[in-house]
Amino acid sequence: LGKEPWWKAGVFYQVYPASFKDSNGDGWGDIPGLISKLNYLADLGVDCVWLSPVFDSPQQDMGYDVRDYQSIYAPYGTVEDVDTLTSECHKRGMKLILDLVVNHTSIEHIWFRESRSSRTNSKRNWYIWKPPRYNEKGERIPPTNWRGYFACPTWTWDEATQEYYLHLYAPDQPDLNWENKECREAIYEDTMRFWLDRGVDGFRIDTVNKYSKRTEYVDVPVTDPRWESQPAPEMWCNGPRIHEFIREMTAQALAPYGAVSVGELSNMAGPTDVLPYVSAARRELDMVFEFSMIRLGTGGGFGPKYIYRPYTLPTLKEHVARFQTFIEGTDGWTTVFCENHDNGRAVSRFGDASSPGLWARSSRVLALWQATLTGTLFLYQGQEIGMVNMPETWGIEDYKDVESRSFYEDALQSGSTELRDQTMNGLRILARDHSRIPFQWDGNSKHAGFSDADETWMRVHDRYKDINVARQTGDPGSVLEFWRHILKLRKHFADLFVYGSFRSREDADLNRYVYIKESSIDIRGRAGVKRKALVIMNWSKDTQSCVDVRAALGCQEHEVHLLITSLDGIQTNGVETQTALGPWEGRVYLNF
Ligand code: TEU
Repeated sequence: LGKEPWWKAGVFYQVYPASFKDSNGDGWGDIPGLISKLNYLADLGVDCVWLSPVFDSPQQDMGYDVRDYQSIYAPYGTVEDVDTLTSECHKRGMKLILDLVVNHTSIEHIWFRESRSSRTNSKRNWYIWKPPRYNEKGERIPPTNWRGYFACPTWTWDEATQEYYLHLYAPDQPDLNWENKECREAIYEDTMRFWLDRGVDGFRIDTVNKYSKRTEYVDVPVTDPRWESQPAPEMWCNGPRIHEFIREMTAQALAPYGAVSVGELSNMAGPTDVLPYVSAARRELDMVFEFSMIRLGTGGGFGPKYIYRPYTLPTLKEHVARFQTFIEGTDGWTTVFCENHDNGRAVSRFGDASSPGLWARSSRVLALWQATLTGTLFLYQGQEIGMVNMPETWGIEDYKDVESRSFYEDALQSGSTELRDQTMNGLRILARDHSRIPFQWDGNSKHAGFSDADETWMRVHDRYKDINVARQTGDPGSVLEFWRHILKLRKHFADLFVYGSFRSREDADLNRYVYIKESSIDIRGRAGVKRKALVIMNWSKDTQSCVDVRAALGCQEHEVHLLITSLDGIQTNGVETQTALGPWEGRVYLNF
């Protein structure tokens, strides 16, 4: 294990800068604010900070619409502030990665302004322009019938040059044309090397499997006319040249710096499609995020994303198991995460956030789950204190995200109150807004200690007096202290938790979640006997029976050791192999 790269056992922590810490009282988080909280992150056990986009941007999609890759959006600070952030991270033994958004730019980026200035401009082909089609009535229609991610068509008409441009996301986010070599070289030079030369340690790479579009621009079948559902992502995900592009990007702008990369992969069919992206021999990406588990509950496809679809624990387990085991016997690697800035809060989705007692218990079980899974662990800001979804009483005006707004607007336009109510219900569980509200630092100051502005850019959660860092710090039963403790255990037993093999146990029980981790290391003095851990969790408010721990671990009673129970926070209470599991209790047993 000594030879493994740092990022495998490292704990990554995603900062959503607008909502982390505001240092200058404008109601919007900033880089100096983040710097002032680096000690907090270091104490938590974080090894690498992933900072969501801070580049200059009109903020139509919270910075995932970049206007200038080489300057910083003024409310966040300056390029020098990023330099300071890098060195302050390094001083504490932490790394820093930035968010690389190069599938598209903002409509205000100079490249696009040039591209749209005339059909003969030298940057015309840096974006994807197509002539219109005409229907039988002679009306102008877009080149294809594709629907994009934000409940709108993927084409916008440009009056001046009489062509459509492609955008998978909002009309303000035109897609770059990766087929154009000059454009690719500008990406490597102006966005990647620019920041690596300044000392950042790598990138989280946005929408990494969407750079190579299919070459034929043709209509896709509409599978459900009610929603205009269609398999359009097949036209732009994992396209014909995607692996060539990624290898080139890595060779030109990541490998020479030893930079770490984690790519965002969506709309993947299964592990066999994921593996090529992360197989070490192929020299593409170090890691990727695969979304099948985190997408549970979403309507899926296009149109009905926010029509909530209930699912059961066995389905969740299946997704987890698939992406725990697909790397076995390969040179690939996997990641572990259950939150990010594009999804609802884990405790509200997978745990029990509504009753105060079960909120803390289920938050700790989720921590125990994440910390015992194989791969690189990513935490999202606020997950470590069990932050929850926005209150159900909040209305659509409290949702700021372009995607939430578009889907809601789409539902309104349909004229169906049923669709409107279903969409609102889905948003209450799944919206990207839930993870974007201000971070809760304490229960006494204005705006939970996030900002001393009169007004913050998003509303502060009603429960901030209960759920905040100050209240949990030093309380051994708290979610935060549980995370701190279990991250230490994860590193101490990295052979089991980070690198171990994963075996799920057949369990018909809808509320119990059991798996075994096995290390490649022998138990001391017992050649051939591997170190093992049994993880058992009760994902419900009712008591659940335990399994036969000895049998599961294949050892004698005196060899079983209870490493941790989530029940009383960090307290461990000796060997109790048969006791039933209390509501939302999780345990880890070891075979030595
Ligand atoms: O998201 C890409 C993506 O495809 C989805 O995960 C996205 O969250 C959307 O909800 C799909 O319905 C990335 C960023 O993480 C996201 O915040 C951006 O909005 C998007 O790219 C566009 O840059």
